[in-house]
Amino acid sequence: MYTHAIVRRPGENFAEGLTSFKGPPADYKKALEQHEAYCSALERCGVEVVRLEADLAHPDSTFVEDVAVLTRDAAILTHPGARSREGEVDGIREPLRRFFQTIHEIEAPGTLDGGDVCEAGKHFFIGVSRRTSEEGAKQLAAFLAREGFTTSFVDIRPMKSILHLKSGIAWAGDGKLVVMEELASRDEFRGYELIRVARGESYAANCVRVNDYILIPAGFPGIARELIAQGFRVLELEVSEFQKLDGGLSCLSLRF
Ligand code: CIR
Repeated sequence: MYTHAIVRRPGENFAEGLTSFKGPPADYKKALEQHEAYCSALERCGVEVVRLEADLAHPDSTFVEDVAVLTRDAAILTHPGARSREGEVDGIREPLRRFFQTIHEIEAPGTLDGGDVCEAGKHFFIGVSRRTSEEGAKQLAAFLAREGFTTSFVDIRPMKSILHLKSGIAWAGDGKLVVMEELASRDEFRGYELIRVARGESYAANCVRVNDYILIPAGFPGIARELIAQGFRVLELEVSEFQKLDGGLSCLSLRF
């Protein structure tokens, strides 16, 4: 069970973050409303939400998941793969010290974004991506081994459709993985029960299980129906403004 979630309020300049999105820019007011609704949903899941102030020096800093990987007993500070995001790590160190005695840190030349790290019980999948290097993935694997976890790497570098591993998979608990079609036949996920997300709904593969609920983006009726049919309690949330910055539900919080 998670007891806490750390979030960071989007700053006024959040629409200046990195993105591959070609459409109209994100709307700040709408983003704040969506962020607030996200925090309320987390509270409904039974966690205490720790709200950090906006960090205007780093427009992407609301995607707080990318700067740390958390286990029950330890926090691992990452080394984000995008230059403009490197400094975000300094802003999460102190808040994490309040909760974790053991803090490890990924060191250069390794790079790692938390969005590439999918916890699945006692195992972690680590995506090697345009943001996470093999060196960064190896450093994380070594820290996680010390904390008692196994790891495996999933190379997503050839894929153009996703930024991070968790843009395409999510751990739903009890041996179940939510997986986008493009990743569903990968050997790495054999032995898990896969909940497949249809091609037109791929964005919804970035969902997040929080205690008794699973949070999914609004507007993806196929996967919503499937999860409900499987007995999950589903909360649908509007995250359109974060999608415009290549972000999604999981990236907006660090849960522990
Ligand atoms: C970035 O490109 O780094 C941000 N605009 C989006 C990060 C999304 N994070 C995530 O999927 N874990």
